[in-house]
Amino acid sequence: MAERPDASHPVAGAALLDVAPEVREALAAGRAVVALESTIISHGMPYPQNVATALQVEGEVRAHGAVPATMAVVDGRLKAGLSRAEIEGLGRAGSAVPKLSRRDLPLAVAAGQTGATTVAATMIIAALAGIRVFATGGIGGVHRGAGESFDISADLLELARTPVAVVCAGVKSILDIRLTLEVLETHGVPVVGYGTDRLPAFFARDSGFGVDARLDTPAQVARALQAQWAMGLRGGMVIANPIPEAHALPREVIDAAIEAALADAAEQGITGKAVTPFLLARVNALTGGDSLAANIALILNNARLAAAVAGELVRLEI
Ligand code: PSU
Ligand code: MN
Repeated sequence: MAERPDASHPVAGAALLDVAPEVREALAAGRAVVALESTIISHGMPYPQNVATALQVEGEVRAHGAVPATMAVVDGRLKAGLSRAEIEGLGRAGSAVPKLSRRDLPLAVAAGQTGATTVAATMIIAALAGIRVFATGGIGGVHRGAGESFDISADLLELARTPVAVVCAGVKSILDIRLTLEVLETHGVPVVGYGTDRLPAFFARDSGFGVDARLDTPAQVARALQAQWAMGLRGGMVIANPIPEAHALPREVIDAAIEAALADAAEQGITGKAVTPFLLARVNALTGGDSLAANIALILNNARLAAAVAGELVRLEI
C-alpha cells in the first residue's frame, strides 16, 4: 500500500514532486482524492473541447466529494494537481507537447521538459503522491498485430506493479482486446466490470469479452482493492465502467472508423508512441461530433465512479 505523504516521512520521489496545496491538504486530512491524466487532454481530444472537458471532469470529481489531481510534468517537475493555466497550456499545445509514459518520465524530468502523462505515468505520479484512485477514458493495451510489432502499452505493465485503481470505460477496439486481457491476466491485474459482467469497449458497452468479476457498488470495489493491497499485491486494478446507455455509439459506426484509422496508420507507417494518438485522432475525425460527445460523457461517468470509490477507500481507512 502506498504511504500517505507526510511532511515528517517524505516518500521516495518527493523531491521531484509538486503536490498542489488543495491535494496536499486533502491527503493529509484523509479525504478522497482522484488522479486524472493529461495525455487525454493533449493527445486524446481536439482543442478547445479538451480543456473544457478536463475542467468539467475536475468539477465532476469535486461534485462527488473528492479532490481532483490532474497529473503532468511541468518544467521538469512531477505535478499532482494542475492550475487552470497549466491545463489550458497542455490543451492548447495538443500533440506539440510530448506524451510521457514510464520510460519518458526520467528523461523529461532531467531535461526540465513539460509534457502530458499517459495512464502509466499518471499512475506513477499518483502512487508517489499517495493517491489510489484514477479516472480516465480508456487504457492502452495490446495493439492489433502485436505478434509482429510487439506494440504493448506500458499501461498494462504499470497496472501490474503500481497500486492505483484505474476507472475507465474499458479498452478501445483500436486494440486487440483478447490479447490485452491475456496480458493483464499474465501480470495478475484484476479486471472488474462495474454493474456488468461484460468488458466494455469504450464507445460500446460490450466488447464481446467478459470480466473477472462484476461489482455493483463503490464499496464493493473499495473492499476488493483493500484485499489486494492488504495481501501485499502491489499492482493496480482495472475498474471497467460502461459508457452510459444514452451515449453509446452503434458498433458499425465505430468499427468502420477504427478499420479506416488502422488502414491509414499502416499506410502512413505510423509506429511506436505515435500509434495511439494517431488512431485516436483519426477515429475522432472520422466519427465527428458523435464520438467526441460520447468520449466526454464516459469520462464524466468515470470521474463520478472514481470519486465514489475514493470516498469508500477513505471510509475503510486505506
Ligand atoms: N486510449 C484512449 N484514449 C486515450 C489514450 C488511450 O481511448 O487518451 C491515451 C492514454 O493516455 C493512454 C495512452 O495511457 O493513450 C496509451 O498510449 P500507448 O498506447 O502509447 O501506451
Ligand atoms: Mn505502443
